[in-house]
Amino acid sequence: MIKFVKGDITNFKADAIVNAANSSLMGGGGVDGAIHRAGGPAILQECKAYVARHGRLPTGQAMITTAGDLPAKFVIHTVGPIYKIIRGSDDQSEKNRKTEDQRKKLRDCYINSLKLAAEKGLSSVAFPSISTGAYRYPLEEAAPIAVQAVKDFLKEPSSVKDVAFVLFNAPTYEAYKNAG
Ligand code: AR6
Repeated sequence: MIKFVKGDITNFKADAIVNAANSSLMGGGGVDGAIHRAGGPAILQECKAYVARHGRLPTGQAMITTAGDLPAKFVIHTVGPIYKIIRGSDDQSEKNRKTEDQRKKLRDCYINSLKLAAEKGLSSVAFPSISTGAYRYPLEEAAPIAVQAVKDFLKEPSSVKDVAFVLFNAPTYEAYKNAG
C-alpha cells in the first residue's frame, strides 16, 4: 500500500526512513541535516565507515545504517540527481537521452532503496521527496517518477508491504497526492 502524509520524516515510524543524502554521506542541509540532527552521531559514524570502505555513494545508489535515536529502525541513504536543464544542442536524440538518464537516476533512488529494504526483510519504508529541494528537480516531474517507481516495485513480491511518502510542505504533498 502507498500512502501520502504531510509531515516531518524524522518523526515517522517505519522500519526504514530514506534520506536524500549526497555522495559524501557526511550530512548536509534539508532532510539530510534533520535526520542526522534527530538521529544522533551513530548514523554519521556508520556513514563514515561505509565511505572509508567503499568510497562515495554514486547517484542513484543506496546504503543502510542504524536510525540511532529516531523512531525508525534503519535509515536508507540514497543520492538523488542534481537537476540539469538540458539545452543548447540541436541534436534532439542527445537531449532525449540526457533527460531520460536523469529520470532513470531518480527512479533508481527509489528502486535501489526498496531493494535494500527487501534484502533486510523490512516491511515498511518512508520516503521524502528526493532531489526536489537543494537539487532542484521540478516537483511536477519528480512526483510521478517517484510514485511510479514505488508502484512498480510493489507489484513484485517482497517483504516490503507499506510505503509512505512523507512530504514536508503543502505543494509537495499535493504534487505527490496528484501523482498517486
Ligand atoms: N521531513 C521530510 N521532508 C523534508 C524534511 C523533513 N524533516 N526536511 C526537508 N524536507 P532536500 P535534495 C524536504 O534539499 O533536493 C542536502 O544538503 C524538502 O522540503 O533535503 O535531494 C543533502 O546533503 C524537499 O521537499 O534534498 C544533499 O547535499 C525534500 O525534503 C542535498 O541537500 C528534499 O529536499 C540533497 O538535495
